[in-house]
Amino acid sequence: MALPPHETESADGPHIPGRPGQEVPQLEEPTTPREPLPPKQDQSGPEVYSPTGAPADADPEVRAQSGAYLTTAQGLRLPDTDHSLKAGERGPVLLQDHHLREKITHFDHERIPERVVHARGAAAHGVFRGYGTASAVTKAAFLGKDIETPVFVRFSTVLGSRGSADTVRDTRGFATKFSTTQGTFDLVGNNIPVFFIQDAVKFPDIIHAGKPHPDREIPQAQSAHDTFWDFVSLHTEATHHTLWNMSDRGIPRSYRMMEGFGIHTFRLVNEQGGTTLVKFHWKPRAGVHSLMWEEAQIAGGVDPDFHRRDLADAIEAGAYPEWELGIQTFPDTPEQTFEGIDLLDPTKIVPEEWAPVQPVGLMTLTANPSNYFAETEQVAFHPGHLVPGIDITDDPLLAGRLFSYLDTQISRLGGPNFAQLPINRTHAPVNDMLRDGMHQTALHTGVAPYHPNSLDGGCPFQAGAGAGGYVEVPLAMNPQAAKVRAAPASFDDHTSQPRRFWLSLTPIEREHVIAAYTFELSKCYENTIKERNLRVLADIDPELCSQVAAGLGLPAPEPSAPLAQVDPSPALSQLGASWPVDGRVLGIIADENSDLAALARLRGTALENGMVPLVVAPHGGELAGGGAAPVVVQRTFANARSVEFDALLVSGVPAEGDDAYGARDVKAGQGLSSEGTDPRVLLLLSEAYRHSKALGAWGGGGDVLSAAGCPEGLPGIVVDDDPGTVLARVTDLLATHRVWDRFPTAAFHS
Ligand code: HDD
Repeated sequence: MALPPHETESADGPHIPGRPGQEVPQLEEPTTPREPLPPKQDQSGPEVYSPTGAPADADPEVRAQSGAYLTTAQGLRLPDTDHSLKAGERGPVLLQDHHLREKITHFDHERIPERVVHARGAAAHGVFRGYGTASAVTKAAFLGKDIETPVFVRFSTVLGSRGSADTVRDTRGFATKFSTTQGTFDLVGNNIPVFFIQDAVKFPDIIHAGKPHPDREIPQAQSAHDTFWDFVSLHTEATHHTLWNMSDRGIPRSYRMMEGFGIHTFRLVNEQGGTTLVKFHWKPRAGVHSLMWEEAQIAGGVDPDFHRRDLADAIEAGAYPEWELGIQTFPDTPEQTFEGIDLLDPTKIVPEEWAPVQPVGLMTLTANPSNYFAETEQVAFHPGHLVPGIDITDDPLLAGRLFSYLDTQISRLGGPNFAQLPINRTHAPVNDMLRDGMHQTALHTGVAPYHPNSLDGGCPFQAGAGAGGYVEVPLAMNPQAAKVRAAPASFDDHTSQPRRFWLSLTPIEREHVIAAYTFELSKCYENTIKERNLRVLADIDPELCSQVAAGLGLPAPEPSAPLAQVDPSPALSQLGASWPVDGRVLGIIADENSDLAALARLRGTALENGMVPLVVAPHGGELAGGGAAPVVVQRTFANARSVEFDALLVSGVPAEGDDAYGARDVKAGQGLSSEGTDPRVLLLLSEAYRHSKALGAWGGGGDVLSAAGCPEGLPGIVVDDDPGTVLARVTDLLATHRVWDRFPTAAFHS
């Protein structure tokens, strides 16, 4: 997919970000009223319908800040919003100033409670197109061939507050709202296919343990503390999820590069009433990629919004993120197991080698929200928002969720009418009898909000399955079942699946896991907690346990039982394949002495390849000189940090005698400065090298790479006279995300 240029380039005017050809708003304060700005190109988002079925867009008056003049909430035009009403210019402020009171009162109440979990998130609009491949197993209309359904997706971290950093080690939420014609379907999943607990009654326990300590409220958005490791070592059903958290999955490179999982087993129903058990998977077209731990920590400081910026920038640049939705299918037998795996246990996966993920549709995210609060903050997901053709199973974790999500919205969104908020409105006609309540905005008509009635002619009528009604699968209950607080014996195995995950990772991925456990446990104060966690690790793998123990300076315990005999599942590793480079960020370090014509050509090729090339220079504005057209600068040595770039190039100077060399006062071979290379450039390059990123240079740029400690000849260092050759080889390296063979062990770049 080709990206449009990132900024408007012009040799003779200021360079203002925006799409080519798009009118850019004036930056000075306007002195005369203007018409509302036209909607941004391809930012219209899905059509939103009010509960009465009328498009919300139909009445622009209800949209705030769209008219020319400032008004009160009552529509009264205001002559002045900069001064309170006073008795004389230096006199006391008058209580009768309604505008002052309304403005401040509203401000005082602008905040709503943040989500108790998943408080920090970023979202986008898009479209889902069904392939029609699922029609044998489900009658869900939105999965039909070429049916397009608007979606709204919110990605999130779990533990942190709304203002916490994006790149912390944590599970990521991946919640999708499908606005289908049959009603809303929410797939409220995570980027990890298993959960910490098997029963929803334990949810407050795991979350209390993961959240900051209740006395000092530290640490923020971290699992590296005593209460978390205390709980997960005592409650070993958390082991599998914790191991995934400690793997590279816990620090994604981008929301665009994460898998998503529905986790629970769902029950699909086809037109004939036949049922199939399934697990939902989202597969990113860009591949599954992660940050290095050091990158995640640096980004937490230099750009706490790293992931939300990445998502928004990619969409803005036209590199639309895409995921295929897939299903693993299992026969709906009375045991509800597959190859011995209990499908009702949310701490277990079914290896993809045993049950392949079958693609059923494609999701493309195409538009950023235009109002964070109205959309990303107020969106309300619920795993019980289902459509005909998709039913639940008796997974005890799912049962508790079906209660919790509705309950939480009532306090978070201030009452029971949150479904009427624009972002939550279904695209199907609504004909409910849910009257009144806080923030009721629907104008229900009719005199008989009850069923049955005669006064409204019996309306609305109930819809059987034939009229599109949602009818639960009439599953037989076990009449012998005793009322107990217990789990089946199949839920007791807490080690074989973590061991399979560990065995499926490549050596580099395993080293990352060891480093992550060592870091996290080293942050615990209590030695008994470290020791108990080592005992848990001993039952997963002795090598893992002994390496972490060595890092902690503690003895490695023996396994408590023989190790589980399991085969690896290669699909669980992130490494080994090549992926499209769309949306990959390429930094090009240059200065006034660079061959600007070559630089411009190289940027053009990178854009054509779908990458986002950013010129990094000693100063902002543009680079000019040597007779070539000026080149716009996107980052400076002062504000660029290596985490932002997937690969870095150093632009060389033209060779002496070359036309582009002109009358420059540069010494060939000294690259970016005749006084020596800026130390911030050396830091950029050496960090990128340590993080196993591809580096390239042409002309004298190779000397700059050498000065940074990464000379030609080392793995993933490309130096050539021709910039085009350098770009082509670096693009190839980028397809595998990093130069994995740069270091013999991952310890250097974890
Ligand atoms: Fe949950 C939010 C995912 C178990 C209770 N959860 C929430 C979000 C995601 C998940 C992605 C954020 C939605 C958004 O962006 O607004 N949760 C999961 C997954 C689970 C899971 C994949 C296990 C498979 N959750 C779970 C349990 C409970 C909750 C067992 C309670 C018994 N979750 C909530 C909640 C939240 C929530 C408190 C907070 C905000 C919200 O619901 O709307 O109700």
